[in-house]
Amino acid sequence: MFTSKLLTLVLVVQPGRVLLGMKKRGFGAGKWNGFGGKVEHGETIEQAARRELLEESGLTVDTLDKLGNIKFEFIGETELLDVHIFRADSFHGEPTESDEMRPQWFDCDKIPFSQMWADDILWFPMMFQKKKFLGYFKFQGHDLIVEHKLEEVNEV
Ligand code: 8OG
Repeated sequence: MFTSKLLTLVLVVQPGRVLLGMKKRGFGAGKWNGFGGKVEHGETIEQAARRELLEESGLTVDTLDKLGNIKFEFIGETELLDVHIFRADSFHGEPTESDEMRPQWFDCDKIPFSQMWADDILWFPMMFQKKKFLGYFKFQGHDLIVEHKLEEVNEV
């Protein structure tokens, strides 16, 4: 039996660049990523996305666009990660380092994919084009994708 854990991920995008954070500890440590984390009891997925963005980057946003949903399976583990992905095109505040993340802007043609989750290189182009997508990735360990599906959809 599989259980699943709800997670959020927010990409803050400006013309020609995207804000990523170096994850300093915990799951995905050492990788550049958007900002996000677990949905807590009593909050909606979008509320969780805003809370995690603020906690990890110091930023607030007016509008979050729902862009994607990807489910991750790790061989040998019974918990699926159900990650809801949002994009924000404007923000308030200054990117600020937190205990968990060190934020840095990257030009859209210099995304550090070799230091990111292996699936990101497949869906970032859709994210940049504001295309909506659904995905499923099966990992062996944290670096090898052994199976995947990724499709563009009209609604997430
Ligand atoms: O709370 P915690 O930091 O453990 O949450 C994990 C974060 O990592 C959450 O924002 C979702 C995100 N995440 C995964 N898998 C992947 C992935 O394959 N690619 C990207 N870009 N983010 C991921 O859990």
